Amino acid sequence: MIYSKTLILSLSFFVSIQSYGMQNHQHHKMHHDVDGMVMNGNHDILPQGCEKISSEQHITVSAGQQYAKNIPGTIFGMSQHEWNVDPCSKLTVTFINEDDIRHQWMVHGLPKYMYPAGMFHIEAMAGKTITGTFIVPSEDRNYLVHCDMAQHMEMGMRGQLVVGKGGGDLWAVTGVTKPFYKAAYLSDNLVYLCILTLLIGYFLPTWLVKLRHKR
Ligand SMILES: [Cu+2]
Repeated sequence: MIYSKTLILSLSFFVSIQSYGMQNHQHHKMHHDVDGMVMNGNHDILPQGCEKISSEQHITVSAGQQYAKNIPGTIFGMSQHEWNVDPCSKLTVTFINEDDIRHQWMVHGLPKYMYPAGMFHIEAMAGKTITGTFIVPSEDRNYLVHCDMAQHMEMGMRGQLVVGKGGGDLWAVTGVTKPFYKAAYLSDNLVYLCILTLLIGYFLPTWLVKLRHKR
């Protein structure tokens, strides 16, 4: 009796795990084989604000440790870390992984009504090449592109996809923008403003004290 109960319990557990996995896969449009995968590929659905596909563009991105050699503080890199594309263009990305570990080319912040989790994502196994296509949104904006393998972004695999005129550089794009975060409301002359404030803070009370002694 106990055995059959255990059997039924473990069977139902197995079935629920299976169906959960299937739901997850249905949620993302995924295509994968032994070389890697493309998630949320899109060849024909137009984002809002696009009347038609404006152009077809193709970029080739190589990833590997050799692209980090000339950039201090990095271990992994890509052949480019910034790409300019037209709004509403159909973008085909050929992603070449030259390393002996897995790498990804993952775009974030895309419209969630058509790209689940706002993501388009290519993953290539060691030494493999994977090609994927998606349609770029209509707004002028910069989108974060990175490799989501543990620590790879921090080690250099961080880039930006600039759509149209773009919309504000992202920080720490390898070899492109400054490696630290500065809030947009802070002045460019922050260091000088700090020194000035310190000087005023020192000399004003000193002067006031002197003035008081004179009386
Ligand atoms: Cu990587």
